[in-house]
Order: sequence, then C-alpha cells, then structure tokens
Amino acid sequence: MTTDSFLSQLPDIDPDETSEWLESLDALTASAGKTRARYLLGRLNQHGRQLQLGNSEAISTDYVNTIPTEQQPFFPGDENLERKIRAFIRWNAAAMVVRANKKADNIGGHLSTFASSAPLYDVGFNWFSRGKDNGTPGDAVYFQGHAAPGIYARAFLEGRLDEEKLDNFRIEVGGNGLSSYPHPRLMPDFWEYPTVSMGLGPINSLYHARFLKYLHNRQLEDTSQSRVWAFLGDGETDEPESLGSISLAGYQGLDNLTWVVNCNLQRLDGPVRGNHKIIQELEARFRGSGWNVIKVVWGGRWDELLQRDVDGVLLNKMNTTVDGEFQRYAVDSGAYIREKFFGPDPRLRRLVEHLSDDDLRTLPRGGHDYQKLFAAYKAAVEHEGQPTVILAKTVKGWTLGEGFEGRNATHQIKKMSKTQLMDLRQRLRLEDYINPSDLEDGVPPYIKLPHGSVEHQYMVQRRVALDGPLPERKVNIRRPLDMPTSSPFKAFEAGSGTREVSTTMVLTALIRELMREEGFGERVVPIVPDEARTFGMDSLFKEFGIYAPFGQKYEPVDHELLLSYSEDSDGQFLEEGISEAGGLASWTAAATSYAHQGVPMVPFFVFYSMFGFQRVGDLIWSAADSRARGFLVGATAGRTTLAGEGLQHADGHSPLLGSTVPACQIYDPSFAYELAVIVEDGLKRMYVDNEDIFYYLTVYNENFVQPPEPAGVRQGILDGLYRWEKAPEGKANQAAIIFAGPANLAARQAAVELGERWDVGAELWSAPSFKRLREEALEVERWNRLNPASEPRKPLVTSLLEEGEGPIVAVTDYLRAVPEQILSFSPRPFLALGTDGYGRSDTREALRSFFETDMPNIVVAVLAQLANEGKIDRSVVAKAVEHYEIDGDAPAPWTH
Ligand SMILES: Cc1ncc(C[n+]2csc(CCOP(=O)(O)OP(=O)(O)O)c2C)c(N)n1
Ligand SMILES: [Mg+2]
Repeated sequence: MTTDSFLSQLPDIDPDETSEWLESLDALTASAGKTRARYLLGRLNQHGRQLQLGNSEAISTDYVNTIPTEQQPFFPGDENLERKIRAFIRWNAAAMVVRANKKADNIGGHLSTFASSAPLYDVGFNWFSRGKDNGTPGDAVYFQGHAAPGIYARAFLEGRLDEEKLDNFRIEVGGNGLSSYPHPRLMPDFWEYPTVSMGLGPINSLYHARFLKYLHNRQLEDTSQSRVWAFLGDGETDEPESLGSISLAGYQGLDNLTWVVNCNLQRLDGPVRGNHKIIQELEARFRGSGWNVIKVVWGGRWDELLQRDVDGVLLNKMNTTVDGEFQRYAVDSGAYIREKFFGPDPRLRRLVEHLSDDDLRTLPRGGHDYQKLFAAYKAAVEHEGQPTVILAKTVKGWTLGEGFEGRNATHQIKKMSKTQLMDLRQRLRLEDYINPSDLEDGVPPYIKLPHGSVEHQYMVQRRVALDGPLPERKVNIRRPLDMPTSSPFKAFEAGSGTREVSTTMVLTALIRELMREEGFGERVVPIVPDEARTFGMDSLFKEFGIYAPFGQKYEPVDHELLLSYSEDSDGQFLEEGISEAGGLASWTAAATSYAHQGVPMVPFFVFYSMFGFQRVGDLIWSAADSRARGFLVGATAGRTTLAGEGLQHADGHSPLLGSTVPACQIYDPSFAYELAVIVEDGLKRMYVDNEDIFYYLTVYNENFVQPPEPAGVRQGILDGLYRWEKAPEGKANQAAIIFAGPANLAARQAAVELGERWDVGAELWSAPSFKRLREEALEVERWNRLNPASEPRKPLVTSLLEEGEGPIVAVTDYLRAVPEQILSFSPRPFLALGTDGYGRSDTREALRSFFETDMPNIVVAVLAQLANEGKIDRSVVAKAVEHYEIDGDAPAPWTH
C-alpha cells in the first residue's frame, strides 16, 4: 500500500498528536532548512523500517553511494598489487585488439568497454566468483560480450592462453583462434554463456538463477553454493529482454543472483540517457521489482567532500546534474569542472578550494574505486531474500587517454597510435615493463608474467582460493541420467484405434508417461508460457505440481476439481506466464544444466508455434551457441490447422526459420508413432551419445485416428522420409505424394481420389524432416564435388525417390520452401504445395482450399505434372480444375 492510500484509509485517532509532529517538522524546516528536515524524515523512515512498521522504502535515493563509507568493510587483499596486475591486464587487452587489427585489417574488437569495467571484473575474479576445481559446479558468470578482450588478457597472464592464441583474436578459421565474444560453440572449453546479443545475457542469467533454485527446491541437487553473476552494459538495459523479467527475480527471491551494470553512461552512438540519469532510473525500476540495489557512484576521494557538505549543496548538484553533463566532465578540464559543476554556487566552490584542477579532473567514479566495489560485492553476496543489482558508475574508455575516455565514438575505436600507446603506458605506470622502442612498429608487446613472480603467484593463489579458473567450461556429469526402462514409447505404436486424437494430445500423453517413469521422470521439465490449457497440458498441474518457490498460499478457486491449479515449492511444471522469452531462457537453463551443474535435465518447452522462432529466435540461436539439449515444441502449429486464430497466430514458416539453426533437429511428424520414435531417438542422441543438439517438433490440434506404426519405418522416420503406403496397382499412370504434419489427411484422400477417378496410382510418403534430408544431401553433394576421383555417392533422398515412378507432389502446412529443401535432389519432377501468404481465420476446409493444399488441389497438381511430362493430355487437367470448381483466375494467396 502506498503511503497516500494508507493515510486516506485509516482514521486519525489522535489529531492533536498528529499536529504536534507536523508542527515540529514545520519549526525544524524553518530553523534548520529543508536539507536537515529531509535528513530527519529519512532517519525516521529508516528507523521505522528497523522497527518493522511496514513503511515502504523509497524507490529512488540520492545520487550517492548506497553503502556509506563508515560501513565499508576491511579490504583483505593487497590493493597495490592488484592494481598493478590490473594494469597488466588492461595493457594486454588493448595490445591484443591493436595487434589483431594490425594483422587483419578491420577485424574489429573493443577497447573502451573493458577499459571502463576492468575493476568490476577484477573484484569478482579476485574475491568472489567461484570456479569448479573442488568438484562443485562453482559460480556461473555471464561476461559482457564485448568485454571479452579483458577476459582473454587475464587468462593469458594466468598462463591459460598463449601468445599465439591472443594473436589470433577474431582469427578463428585456422582452428587456433579466440572468438570475438563468448561463444561456447566455438570455444567449448572456455566460454560457458553466450552474451553478446544485447539483453540475452541478462535474461538467461536470471532464469539460470531461478533454475538453480528449482533444482534445489525439488531436491534434485544442492545448488546453494552456486551464484549467478551477470555483467551488463547500461545501454544494454534498453533491450526489453534485459529488464522484462526482473520482477520474477524479485518475487521469487533469487538471492543467488547478482547483476553488475557497468554504468559508463554511454552506449555505441552516444549517451544512454543524456538528459536524464540512467542510474536513478535503473535504481527505481529494480527497487520497484523487489531487488536489493547498491549504487556505487563516487570514488573514495569524494567522501571527504560529501562529509563537508553540511548544506546539501553538493548532494543537490549531484542529484540534478544530467548524464550528458557528467559525460562532459569526463572529457573536459579541471577548470571546466570547477566552473560548471562547482562554480555556480559559492558554497560548492568553497568546498573544492583546496583541490587543484588536476585533482578535480581525476576525482574518480565509484566503478573505478576498488574498495567501494569490494564493499558492494560483499554486501551483494551476503544479502538474503532478494537478488542484488550493483549500479557502478564508470567512464567509458577509462585510462585509454584523451581520444577515448568519454568520447561518443569511443565504442568503436580499435586502433591506437604510438603516442596513444605511450600515453597508456604512462597512465598505467608501465614504464618498467614496456620499452618505447617496442612500440615503434605499432605492434605493442604483451606483458608476460613469469611463473613464480609475485604477481603471477598472487593471481593464481586468489583463483586457487576460489576453486579454480574462470571462465572454464567443463562438462562433468555428476548425476547421470538413466534412460526410461519401462518402454513408455511402446504405447504409441498401436495407433489410436477408433479414437480421434491430435498430435498435441499425443505429446502431452508422451510427456506424462515420461514424467511417470521411475528414476527418469523427475528430470523432465515441462515449460509453458501460459498456454497449458490450450495444449491440454493443464492435466499435468495437479499430478506434478506447478513450481512456486514459497508454495501455494491460497486455496485455488478450482480446488474441488480433479485437475486444480496446484502450486508447490517442489512443483515440477514451470508455468512461465506470458513470456516466450522467459520460457526460452528457462528452457536454456534446463537444457544446459548437464554442463553447468552436471545434472542433465530433459526440458520440453511447449509454445504457440508462431511465437517461437519468430518471436524469440535470437534466444534460440544463443541456446544453440550454449550447446543446449532438449525439446522445443511448436504447438497449435500450421497455417491452416489452427483454424480460427488468423494472421498473427497461423504459423506457416517456423520449420523454415528453425532450419537456419545448425544444431536444431526439426521434425514435423504426422502421426503419434512418429512423434514417439523421434523423441525416443532424441533422448538417446542427446543424453546417451552426448550430441550437442536440440529438437524442434511441431504438433497440431487436429483430431484424427492415429494409424498404427507400419513395420520397418523407424529409420525412415529419423532419416526424414519413408514410404507410407504403396500405390494401388494396375493404374494407367504413377505418381507420388509426400506429406508432413496434418497434410497427411488431404494427401491420403488425394491418393484415393487419383486412383478412383483419374486412373493414377499414387504412392504416399511421409516426410517428418525435410531439413534432415537436405542436410544429408548437401553433405553428399559436397563430398562429390571435392572428391572427383572417387565414385560419386547418392543422397539418401535421391535413392529413396528413385524407387518409384512418375511426378512427385509434396504438401505440408507450411510454405512451399519447406519441402522445396529437397527440390534439387529429386530424381523425378517435383512440385511443392504450401501455405505461402498471410494466415487468416476460417475453417480448416476453407483455408486449405484458399492455400491450395486440399485434396482437389493435390489431385490437380499431380495431373498437371503428368501433363507436363506428356503422360496425359492437358484437357484432363482442365477437366479436374472444373470438376473441383477451382478458380484458376483467383489471385495467388501470397499476393494479398
Ligand atoms: C541485440 C544487439 N543489438 C545491437 C548490438 C550492437 N552493440 C554492441 S555493443 C553496443 C553498445 C553497448 O552499450 P552498453 O550496453 O552501454 O555497453 P558498454 O560498452 O557501454 O559497456 C551495441 C549497440 C548488439 N551487440 N546486440
Ligand atoms: Mg554503456
């Protein structure tokens, strides 16, 4: 309740007493001034909280450090030595980027980001973030992507990377390079979490922390010793993914999560909030979302000024100066700062009389003050019940000198002149380590630390104390996953008898069977973004419980029902609310649990298929980078099968979008048994053979009788194509129809119709994966091209389709481009039908007629192909068009 509504709600039971308090405040303000009055109000408020009166905390506080100087803890390390090591790291990070750009012109890289955040990382590396050496999973650290040079530079000094590697920064093709940003796909022993697409690191880290709590609360693993750290940029917080889920971290009390936002006030083009204050804005948003916020705004040399600021004028100036102006102070002279910041108010001017212009210019920001940062990190890890965000104010390009610091263009500068390098050498006090003559050729040398040197020993010992190096990706399966033993897949072989069921219902049944599987079921993680009822998955709520870390504090409205909404602290079902991004991040956390915790989990993220690759494709790409293993399921799939929902819902292209992700295995099964075979094989490939792949499956809501599994089709299902039914014999002409998904219905009708009415014997083929077929064919094509001396091989799809005769028509509920993935490998004339165009609302029948994928259109397509081959006369096609009342003059569906 806000203070105002609280006041209007409660009667004043002692108005005289109230007046007395108010009058004292009036008197105080009149005599001691507004600042003093505000101070006392603040103290009262603080005291009220200590007495647990339930008074609310301010959403925004003054523009000063959250931790007062007197509460700063003792720093246990050797600060001078750490500063020296940091100078080495800074130098090497810059040298690496400069050298890379000398070696390969314009290969890129970033200097200024790490320059502004070096101590933010050092505090973590030296004092807080845990490695994996004692057999535990340690901490998860999400590094800001374009700060990667600094992370490499540290690993080099520690002796984990050699000079050749550093010289191959961004030169990866030769196999001995360093990736531009954190990419576990490319450096699977080093990087753990991809971050560079802005916003994905933050949201993934958040759900990672939540997933650790989930594992813990479900007693699958004690994760209490692992903390998730994410370093992000202040500009990055503009991405909806960055802040979109922070309230979840708040209400779920993720005190195992710490975010460090490097508030250098700049993004790529210029200021993040030139006319406002990003730190204040972020403070309010995080506090309002239930986070513990620690601002580290000012370095220690401001303490003395603030202590003498009895009138509050300095505080007022800090509160009212906008970020664009602060950025200006970072680049301008001490005289300018004296004039503009301290100048207008004589009391302020007096405050800094004793300081030289140079002192003023170098008054440090909090994010460059090691002790302030140490205090903040310590407070963060000790804080219970809430996640913590540290907002650290820094200067972009700090220490890099005039051309860099605070400049709007600084983000993209990647070259340094000899003068700039000399300047850096001096600022970092590296005169004893860098010989000016070594800078002549513009290829700055690296500083190396001999093993046994004081600095090297200190660095390594700090990491030993914290259980080993970081980052390091080390897959150590500590809790192996036993495969299902009771053959839960068997039930789907027989088909559904006379019952009409959809593949979505089959999927739910399959997931339930897997979850009930002794010893395996507990590892299944069903994830849904507020759509379980649509998919019939609400039936899992009661049996397995919906995860709620603090349990269910209310009796649900449907408590009398068998399938009530049951939340539980050890619930298995992850109900993510309306956030596909959140669901995907949650899935990624579960799908990488085998690597980060050594506890393989089997997540099924089931979403409206339209809101998958299209909506959160970048998160899926980053999951692939993370080497995720699990199942993504696009439910209510298909452009004509989801009948009434229309343009924004009717997915006709997700398999095509998905096919752009190399690790993604895409299957569009028609039947229950296909789905079961695919999932069974997927479990084996991912969790027994340890392939770093994941699956995208499409399931539909159209009910029909599920046929039994024909003999000998398993391999065909997995390979992507198998003959489902032979053609009737004795017909004048032959053809083949390939189908996937619910298009099997029209295809099967068309085969019957072609035989009965048009004297064509059409065989039916099921193609659960055009992507798989295409990839196999491309590999063969490449091999043939590059091995001309050898006997040419034949793609599987070509050999299979050579088995029959006559033209081929392929039909799915997606764009024609989906089956056309195999077009160039077809040995026979090939025509794809599909749902190109915008979806719309209507009945399935009307939509399939509109998109020309129904039975009549398949028949006409087969006949037209036969006519093209000269097997029948074109007049037969004309007859068919007329017979089925198809309007050949109607505009194509994709044109309107
Ligand atoms: C989704 C996405 N959009 C754009 C970019 C390009 N980009 C890389 S860094 C950057 C600016 C980052 O600013 P900030 O987050 O403040 O980081 P800083 O370097 O200032 O610490 C941009 C726009 C990106 N990496 N990802
Ligand atoms: Mg920034």
